[in-house]
Amino acid sequence: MKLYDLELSGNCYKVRLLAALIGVELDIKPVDFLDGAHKRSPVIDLNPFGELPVLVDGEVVLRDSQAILVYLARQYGGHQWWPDGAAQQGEVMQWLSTAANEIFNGPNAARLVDKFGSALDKERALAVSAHILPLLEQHLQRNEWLALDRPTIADLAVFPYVALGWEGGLTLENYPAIQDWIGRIKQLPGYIDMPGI
Ligand SMILES: N[C@@H](CCC(=O)N[C@@H](CS)C(=O)NCC(=O)O)C(=O)O
Repeated sequence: MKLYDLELSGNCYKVRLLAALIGVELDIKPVDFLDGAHKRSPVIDLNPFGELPVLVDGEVVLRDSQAILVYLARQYGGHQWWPDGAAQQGEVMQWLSTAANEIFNGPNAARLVDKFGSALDKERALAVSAHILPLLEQHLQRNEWLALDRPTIADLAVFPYVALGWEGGLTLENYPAIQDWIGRIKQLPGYIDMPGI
């Protein structure tokens, strides 16, 4: 299966990471992001939003890293990574939404400004980060994993931009439970890293 990919993207990395953890082989198609290749054919034909990652598995074409995590986990990972029960799915889903909202607009946005010169509001990104990181810390002081007392795609969705936050001027110095959680993720069998993590 093909992954249209950007090595420095945390959203692409979370897909590569799950694939590695569940033993799915990806045919990585690097996209020349700086040249705007994600806004041209073939990527724009697969994802009219013009964003990476994009996964193509036979007839299945998916955009959005959270959606791709759900698909890969459900199709190839068994119930460990994406549970079967409604309440359990809801518990994981809470964190997928957090990844797409607070983490995307907080640590990810701060990094985009500092590392890639994006014209985003850095103050807002820091304010969103200052809201979500203590909540994450409190949750992880009481729980080893974000959902279901085990590693799931909830952890993989939230982890990359939290771990990359230092590239946006954030520090995890005051968040020991987050640091320990990152350490646990790095110990998972099959774990792979990305530049900056
Ligand atoms: N919700 C999407 C966001 C994807 C996203 O923003 N991707 C970035 C790279 S990390 C991108 O392609 N940006 C291009 C653009 O916004 O024009 C996801 O989780 O995959």
